[in-house]
Amino acid sequence: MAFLFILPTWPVEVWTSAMRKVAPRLDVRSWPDQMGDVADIDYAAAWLPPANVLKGLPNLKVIFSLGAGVDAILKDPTLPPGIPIVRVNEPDLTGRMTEYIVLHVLMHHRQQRRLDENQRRKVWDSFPTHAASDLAVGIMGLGVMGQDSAERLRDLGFKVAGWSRTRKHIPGVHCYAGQAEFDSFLRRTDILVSLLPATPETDGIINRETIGKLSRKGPFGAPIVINAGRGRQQVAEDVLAALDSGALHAATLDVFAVEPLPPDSPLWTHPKVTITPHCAADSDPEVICAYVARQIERHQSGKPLDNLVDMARGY
Ligand code: NDP
Ligand code: OXD
Repeated sequence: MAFLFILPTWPVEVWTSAMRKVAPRLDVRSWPDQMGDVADIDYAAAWLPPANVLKGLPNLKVIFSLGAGVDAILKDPTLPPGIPIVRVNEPDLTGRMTEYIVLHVLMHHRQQRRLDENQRRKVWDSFPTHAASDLAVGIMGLGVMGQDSAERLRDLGFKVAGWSRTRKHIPGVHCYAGQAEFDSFLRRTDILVSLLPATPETDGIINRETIGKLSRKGPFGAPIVINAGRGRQQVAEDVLAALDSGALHAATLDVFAVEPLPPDSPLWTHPKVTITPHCAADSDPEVICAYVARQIERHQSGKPLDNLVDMARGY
């Protein structure tokens, strides 16, 4: 029984040594140079696997996504059918995402970029601020990540709502569900956060029409967008046009349709855009390897796997 990492864009040696540390008895291999006999490989963990690599493992039993999102695996056109895919659901990853969402909601709420600019210009401008309860935050995606962020923002006093495919019940959070309730959710939202997975239904969801439906009653007179879900969800031209016309007050973007964000993207230099390099929630190799090793142990002892991807839903 062997375990294979397929990580063309990540430092694979960091991951192999983390896995050997947390699971010393596991036969850990890596694509492309340390595959050994591919017939030995029962388990593979991947991020952006090249076509035909997973397909070339004849005895593969489980695929692990090394992130919470699985689009990096599902985009493999040669993905072998019928093999269960397990995604990451780890408090460490969730906590990091919550930090990011809380940080950026607070950054906009407390106008930190304006204060930074004032400091740069040596301007002492103690402008009036408003209360958290003046701002309505709306989170698209009330899964593992969205629920945790919603609860923390609620505890800070923001008016928090969330939107998901199926109805959720979170104390103190107004939960909207399904397409029929999307517009009502948007209409009450001053800061729109995306923690949605990439699926055909969520592609392009942050577009001109969506932005046009957001609340303009908040303290900034125009809404704010924070996208830490996936880059395909934002229509970059629509976001830029809305920022230029004043239909959008500001945006924080962690994810992009093309990553790394190309140097000539106008998003880099737009004064109302805060860019981060897909680092909202970083996967810590030892924590994630321990999670994968626990799942392998479960599988080996005949127990069901946790956090399986539903292939029909695509997340
Ligand atoms: P979950 O699968 O736990 O949650 C996904 C949520 O999105 C669910 O509430 C789901 O609804 C909702 N959803 C999916 N499709 C739709 C739709 N068409 N309409 C309305 N709601 C929908 O995922 P996580 O919370 O663990 O992660 C969310 C995403 O965050 C990941 O897929 C990934 O893309 C992104 N991510 C980004 C990171 C970064 O560093 N930027 C790091 C980690 C994750 P329902 O509950 O009804 O199924
Ligand atoms: C993830 C990610 O999905 O890192 O975990 O984006």
